[in-house]
Amino acid sequence: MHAIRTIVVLTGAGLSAESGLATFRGPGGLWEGHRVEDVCTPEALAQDPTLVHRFYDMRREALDTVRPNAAHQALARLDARWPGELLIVTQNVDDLHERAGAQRLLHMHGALRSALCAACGTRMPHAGSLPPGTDCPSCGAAALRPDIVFFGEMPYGMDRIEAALADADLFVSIGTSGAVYPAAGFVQMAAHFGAATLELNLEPSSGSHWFEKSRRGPATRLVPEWVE
Ligand code: BJW
Repeated sequence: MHAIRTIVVLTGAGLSAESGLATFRGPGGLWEGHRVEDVCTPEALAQDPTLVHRFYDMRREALDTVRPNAAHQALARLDARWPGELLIVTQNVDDLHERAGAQRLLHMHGALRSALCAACGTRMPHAGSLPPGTDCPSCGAAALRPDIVFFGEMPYGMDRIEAALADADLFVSIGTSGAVYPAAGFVQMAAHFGAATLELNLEPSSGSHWFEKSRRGPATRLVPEWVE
């Protein structure tokens, strides 16, 4: 096997679980009786914008109560020290990677502290609650929505992610169930292009069998062990 120069890391909700943010599909994964698959759709936003905005307002508020954990910090150290190419692709919409200091980071499912204009497509930093009907400062339409990739919408940065996967020597997936595409397919893509693959997760995921190596345990233990 050739030397590792280019690393792609994929992270999911399990990485932030030990910071106190609920995962989607484990215990506590329901929100007021709604499945994430029912709230995070363009149809839900059109039919019940108050419900969807409230869900994201609550999640945005929760960010003030949590801090990056040892796994976010270990990945930020990797980012600071790794001399080769690195891309941390996160499905998480929290800001714990950047608060830990990660820079080579891509939020493929959007970000809680960002708003998106459904009329002109401008993305902008946003703190505090975001009531339905807020005017866009760029085009003036009353169309600001949470900057979140809903089911059926195209995740951000797919060209950059696919290029990084094609170039990767090592693909590492951390704290994700492998239930949601296209992220769930990244391991196959990376392996197809010749990368070594490693999964770090509490439990076996839907795609565990695609990985060459898997380690089971909490991210706050496994990630620092892997990085150091
Ligand atoms: C720990 C731990 C600890 C716990 N330490 N580990 C039929 C077949 C195939 C695909 C489709 C289909 N029908 C529709 C689709 C496509 C659809 C999809 O995949 N649906 C599935 C439900 C089947 N996908 C889409 O629509 C996406 N867009 C799309 O496909 O566009 C077209 C396209 C085509 C071709 C190329 C590119 C694009 C968009 C998906 C948007 C997902 N959005 C959400 C919500 C927004 C973000 C938010 O509100 O926060 O993103 S859904 C939700 O799931 C969220 C997450 O990012 C995502 C993944 O969840 P994650 O992170 O894996 O969390 P969990 O809870 O599932 O798992 C946690 C894991 O951690 C578990 O395994 C635990 O064991 C572990 N864990 N504690 C380590 N301490």
